[in-house]
Amino acid sequence: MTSHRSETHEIAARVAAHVSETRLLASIETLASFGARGDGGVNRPALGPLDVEARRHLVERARALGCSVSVDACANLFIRREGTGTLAPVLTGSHIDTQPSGGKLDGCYGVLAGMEYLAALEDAGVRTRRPVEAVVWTNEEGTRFSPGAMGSSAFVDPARLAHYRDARDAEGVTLAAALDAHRAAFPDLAPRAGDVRAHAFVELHIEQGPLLESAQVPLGVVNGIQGVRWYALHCEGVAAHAGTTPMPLRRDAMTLALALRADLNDVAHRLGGESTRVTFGRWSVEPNSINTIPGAVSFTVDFRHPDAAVLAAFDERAQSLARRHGVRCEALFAHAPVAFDARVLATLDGACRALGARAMRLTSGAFHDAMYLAAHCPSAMLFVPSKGGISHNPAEATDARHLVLGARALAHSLTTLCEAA
Ligand code: HGY
Ligand code: MN
Ligand code: MN
Repeated sequence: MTSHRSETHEIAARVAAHVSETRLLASIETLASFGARGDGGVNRPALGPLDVEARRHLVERARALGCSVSVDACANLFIRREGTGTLAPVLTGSHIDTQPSGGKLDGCYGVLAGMEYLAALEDAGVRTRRPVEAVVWTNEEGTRFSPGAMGSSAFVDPARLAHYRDARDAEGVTLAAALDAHRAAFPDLAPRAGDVRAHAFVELHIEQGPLLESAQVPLGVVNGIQGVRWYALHCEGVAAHAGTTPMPLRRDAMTLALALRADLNDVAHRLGGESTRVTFGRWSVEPNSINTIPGAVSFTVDFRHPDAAVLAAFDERAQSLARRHGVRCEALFAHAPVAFDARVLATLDGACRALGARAMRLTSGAFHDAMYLAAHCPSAMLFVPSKGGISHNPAEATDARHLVLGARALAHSLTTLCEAA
C-alpha cells in the first residue's frame, strides 16, 4: 500500500472514530421536532413553514461548525467545509422533506450524518484535501410538489427548473411561490456557484425495506436504484342522485376507475413478475359525497421495476389501457434504472471492511437524490437496516448501533474520497 494510501486510511479511520453517537442521535430527535406528529412520526412538507424552520436550524448548526452555507435556484442548501486545496468538492447529503405520515429518518438521517461528518472532522482536527459539502436537496418526496427529487434533478440540469415552477400543491400554491418564500426567509444565504462539478457524491439512507434486516447485515453498499414511473389517471362520469338513478343509467366514475385499476394492476404483474412494485396511492373523488354518484375520480400509479424494458412496456400498456377506457392519463415522473460508480462502490466496500462491519450489495427499491447525482459525478449509496422494513410510516426506526455504524462508514468513505487527487 502506498504511503499516501496508508496515510489516507489512517486519517479516515481517525475521523470515523470521532463520529459521536450522542450528537448524531440528538440531532435526529431535534430535527424531528419540526413537524412532529402525535404518533412519533413527522409531517414536514417541502418548503412549507416547518421545512423553512428546520432549514434555519440546520443553517445555524452549520455556521456554529464553522461551515459556510450557500443556496441554489431550487433552494438546495450546500453546507461547506473548506479543504486545504481548491479541488472539486465531495458531496454528501439527502433530503429533509417528509411524507405526510413519515418517519424521523427517511432523508434526514443522510443529511444529519453528513453534518456529523463535518463535526467529526473538526473534532479530529482534520482538514481534508478537497472541500466537502453536506447538501439538503429540495422536495425529494414529491408529495407536495410532483415530481419527486426536484432539487437534485434541477441541480444536475438547471433547465429542468423552468418546468417545475408551475407545479402546484393541494392548496394551489406553486413551487415558484414556495421558492420565493424560501428566498425571503433566507436573504443572507450566498448563491452557490453553478459551474462546479463535484468530484463524487455519497448518500447515506435507511433501506426502507426488509433485505438487510432479514440477512442480519448492518450495512448495505447500494449498486443502483430501480426505475420509476408515476401517473395520474383522470376518470370522468356523471354526478347524480344515489337514490333515484337506476343502475343501468349511471355513469359512475368510480366504477370506471376501479375497472381501469384492475387492468393496470394485472398488466403490471404480467409484465414485471415478482420484481414488480405497483401502488395506487392517492385517490380523489368528486364530489366525494355519500349520496352522490361520483362524477370524477382521479388516482395515481407508482410503478417501479429494475428492468428498463419492462418500464417502457408498462408505459405503453398504461397509456393504451387509459385510451381504451376513455380516461386521461397524465405522466408525472419517470426515471430509468441507475447503476452507481464502481470506484465509489469500492471505496464504500473498503470503508465497511476497515470498520470490521459486514456489508452486502443490494439495489434500492426506493428512489433517492443519488439517482440524479449519478449523472453529475461518480455516485453511490450506503444503507442501514430499517426495523421490520417499515418506512413512509411513523413507526420507521433503525437500531442506534446501525445509525452510528452507517455514519462512521460514511465518514470513512468521504475522507478517502476527499483525500483523492
Ligand atoms: O418514493 C420514493 O422512492 C422515495 O422514498 N421518495
Ligand atoms: Mn428518502
Ligand atoms: Mn421517502
